Amino acid sequence: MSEIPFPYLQNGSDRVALVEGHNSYNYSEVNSRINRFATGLLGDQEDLQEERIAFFMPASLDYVTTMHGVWRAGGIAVPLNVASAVSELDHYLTCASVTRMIANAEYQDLLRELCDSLNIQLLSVEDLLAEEAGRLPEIAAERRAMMLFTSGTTNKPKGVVSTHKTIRAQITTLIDAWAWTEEDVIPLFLPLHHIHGIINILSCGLWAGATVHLFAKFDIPKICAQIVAGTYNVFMAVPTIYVKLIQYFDTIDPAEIQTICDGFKDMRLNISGSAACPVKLFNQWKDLTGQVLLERYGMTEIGMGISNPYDGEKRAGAVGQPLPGVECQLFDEDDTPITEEAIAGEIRIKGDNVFLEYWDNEAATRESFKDGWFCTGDVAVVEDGYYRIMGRSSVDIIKSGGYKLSALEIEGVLLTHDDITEAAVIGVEDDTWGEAVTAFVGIKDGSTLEYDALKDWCDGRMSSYKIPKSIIIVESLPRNAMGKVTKPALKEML
Ligand code: MLC
Ligand code: AMP
Repeated sequence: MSEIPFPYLQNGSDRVALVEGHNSYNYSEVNSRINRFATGLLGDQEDLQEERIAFFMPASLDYVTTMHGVWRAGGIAVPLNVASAVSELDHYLTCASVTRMIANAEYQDLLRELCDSLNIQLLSVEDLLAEEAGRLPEIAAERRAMMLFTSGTTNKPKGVVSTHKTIRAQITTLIDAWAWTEEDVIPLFLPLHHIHGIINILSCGLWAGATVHLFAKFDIPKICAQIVAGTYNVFMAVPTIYVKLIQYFDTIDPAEIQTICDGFKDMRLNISGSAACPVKLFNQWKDLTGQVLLERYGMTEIGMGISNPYDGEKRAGAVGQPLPGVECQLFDEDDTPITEEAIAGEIRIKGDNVFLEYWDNEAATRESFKDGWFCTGDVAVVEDGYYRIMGRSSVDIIKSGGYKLSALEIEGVLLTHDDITEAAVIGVEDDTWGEAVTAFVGIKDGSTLEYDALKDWCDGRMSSYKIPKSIIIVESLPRNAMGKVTKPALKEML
């Protein structure tokens, strides 16, 4: 029926594809619902011709229907963060020139005014489900398929555009590397506007014909109950989630901890990624559950690039070797490839897994590639055949709980506060979040600024996870001769 270039989803099977609360849906049901939705989206058009269709919904059957429906109808899927502030949404929708927004009834009130002001049609999945599936367009693998917003060293997030070919490369590499099969059952509680949830869990699961349990959020007691029941054999999360599970164990009785740890022990695979997994956490998890975490390295622009081996030594503090099909090379500051071990350099990547472009931003796309290599901005070293991530070349990028945040974007919002005269944001090492957003601000003479009041003020102006965890008032920010804030000096002040 579908003319999509790849089997993103097993067809026609009565195996369970998705579990959402008490409901489960088999592959046949999900497929036919996607085709009816794609038909409704098309209306009397033959092909959406890369129309940008945004959607605002947590992990659910509706989410899967929308993502795949947009793909099958020839559109570009733009999944949005359901925790976004309205000003952030305004940027995403405007940047992508979105024309239709799909959201469930519970979110429509929140979105109506913004959609009206941007002339975007606001619809639900139900509104678009055709009675019967019709003819769907044939789609070339090189066509644009998805746009994800990522923060960077510029103020506003950029739209990372992947083609069907990119997505296929990102999925199939992991299907082989991590030995996915249709017997796998995996929980999905990560946000679905980032590749960790979208590609590594949801798309790999559906491509393999496995079962994906959908959770609208990281609900520890609910997920642990399933782990105790032995429901899952694969678990993928950011380091903060493993930290939070260990913190949760401090609040329950030892017998219960043991049953949860036994559930993890029986799994075939536990993966950590999206941020550095501290060796201490790696060891704690091994002591508690017997699981040796497989750490891997990835990025929105490239999917997964480097991974510890599925069969073989999974090394603490290292991310392993380049995945099959991914070309990876370290470069020094003069753009010379580094050929020896133990010399640090920037990770650059080539391969079908690499994104096409930053949407409507030719300059940023051009600047992020050198001689055909995508420059990640991450610095690594190879030791005994294993890559180890040393840090990032930019101090303006912060990784908090697996989210990549732009210090400049947060500073930009803080500077709109009436009492703030100057602001500099950095990430400070933190046991729970990896890095905690910390703001240094100068304030107007005679004014005061309490943390709680500033947090309330930030609420609604930025996603809650971007709000600084602490604020330090300074007389003046340290600056170099050019007047630029010297962020390393701020770290030293702490
Ligand atoms: C939540 N909070 C955070 C936060 N997440 N603060 C800082 N950083 C974060 N990441 C804050 C909220 O603002 C709130 O603050 C409080 O914590 C409770 O919110 P919550 O939503 O109930 O928290 P919780 O469910 O525990 O969320 C933690 C989390 C979440 C780890 C589950 O952050 C998360 O899902 N992170 C994963 C993001 C991800 O998927 N990244 C992958 C990007 S792709 P208050 O003060 O209001 O109480 C990528 C490529 C690759 O990186 O390699 O994979
Ligand atoms: P994002 O842009 O949200 O996709 O985040 C990608 C960034 O996350 C990378 O550029 C790295 O800085 C970081 N990252 C991902 N995986 C790891 C890891 N295992 N160790 C350290 N950093 C990581």
